[in-house]
Amino acid sequence: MIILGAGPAGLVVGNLLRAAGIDCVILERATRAQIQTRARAGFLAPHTVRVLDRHGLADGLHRTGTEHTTCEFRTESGRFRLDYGHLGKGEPHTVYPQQQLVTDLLARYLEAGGRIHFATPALAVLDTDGPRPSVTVQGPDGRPDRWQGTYVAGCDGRHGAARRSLPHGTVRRYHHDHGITWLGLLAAAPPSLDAIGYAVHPEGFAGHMARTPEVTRYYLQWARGTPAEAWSDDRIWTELSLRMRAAAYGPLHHGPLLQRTVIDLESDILEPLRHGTLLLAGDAASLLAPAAAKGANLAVLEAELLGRGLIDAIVHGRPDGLDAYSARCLSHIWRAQRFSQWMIHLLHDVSEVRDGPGAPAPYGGPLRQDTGSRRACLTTLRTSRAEQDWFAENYVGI
Ligand code: RFL
Repeated sequence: MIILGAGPAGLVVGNLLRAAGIDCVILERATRAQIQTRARAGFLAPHTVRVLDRHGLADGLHRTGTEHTTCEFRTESGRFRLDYGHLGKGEPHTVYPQQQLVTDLLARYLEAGGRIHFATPALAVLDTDGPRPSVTVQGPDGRPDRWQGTYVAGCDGRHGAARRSLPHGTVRRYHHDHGITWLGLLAAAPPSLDAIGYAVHPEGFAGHMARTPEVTRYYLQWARGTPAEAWSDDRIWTELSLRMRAAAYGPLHHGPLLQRTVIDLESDILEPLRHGTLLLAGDAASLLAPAAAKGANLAVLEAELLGRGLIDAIVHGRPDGLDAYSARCLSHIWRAQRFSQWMIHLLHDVSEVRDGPGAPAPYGGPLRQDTGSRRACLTTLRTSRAEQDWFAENYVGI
């Protein structure tokens, strides 16, 4: 059994298979140090925590993860808070940095006797129509190599070999460019408010998300095509303070910017998630824009379904779990995509941004329909308990 990629998806699949005594190998393009320091997600849904608990993989997050229940919207007409942990189904997020989760999952996988090859990018997945699929790789010494197994779990992200190896015409690809770009920032500074902050501002969106007591993630809506380094740290802090309305609601804690990533908000979903003996999970199956923080959560959900399906097929000879795998995942993926799209609409004036770089400054001219409709969404969210319950359920749910 071959797993491509040691992100949350691949490592959860690997842990489930090892717990069932199945021999497997993970082939990972990056080094161990790289995967253990790659800062990305932080907000884990209750379902994700339940999955990790069920398989004894949640010790670390229970030790140092923190519960999070509130978000704050800062808009043209003031600010309001939603205590989403007590709305809807009354469930909180757990804040636990993805690189720590990956470190925990890797440690457990190795303890359980799992094999992994770092610095070994998969080049192609072959023979997926038959019972012995194989994977060609470039070994750490640069030499090509080939692995063969019963199944291949493609957990190697959007640009990995699994997606590339799907035979032409066997899957449909749904791609959507939301027309928005973010600059993702990681600051060595404590969180500035005790809530997730979403600021809707004429200069563009800004976001604030706690990671640890010493590190905070910020997002700035960013002109498409502009390099991440185009602005100095000082200019970024000035812009964050402006959009977060720090003058009215309190200053931001400044600190060195540890990471800058330009993120074009896109979604890219494949259907189905299986071709013969190749099965996709996580970002390899569906990439959602990070606006609703669903990617790592979907990856864990899919990995559990895939792990269980593989165990049933390999150990018990029952293929039904794998047969149902794609449809079960896709129903979650499309619901997450719908909510993610709604969040993007809530937080940005999409029609204005679509005019592209060089277009006349939108705020001098007449406002488009999107602006009114976005304001109506925010007002409904602020005033309607039914809308707040819907939001809370979808915000923490997958
Ligand atoms: P990963 O984590 O990308 O892991 C894939 C692994 O595959 C390796 N790989 C290969 N290995 C072998 N051969 C090849 N050819 C390979 N090509 C790639 C890579 O090195 C890597 O180790 O995918 P996975 O496991 O599917 O997990 C998905 C999540 O990482 C992703 O969806 C989230 O990080 C998205 N996301 C968030 N999700 C949440 O649920 N909550 C959040 O708060 C959240 N915040 C974020 C995010 C993503 C962000 N970025 C990357 C835009 C914040 C940011 C900034």
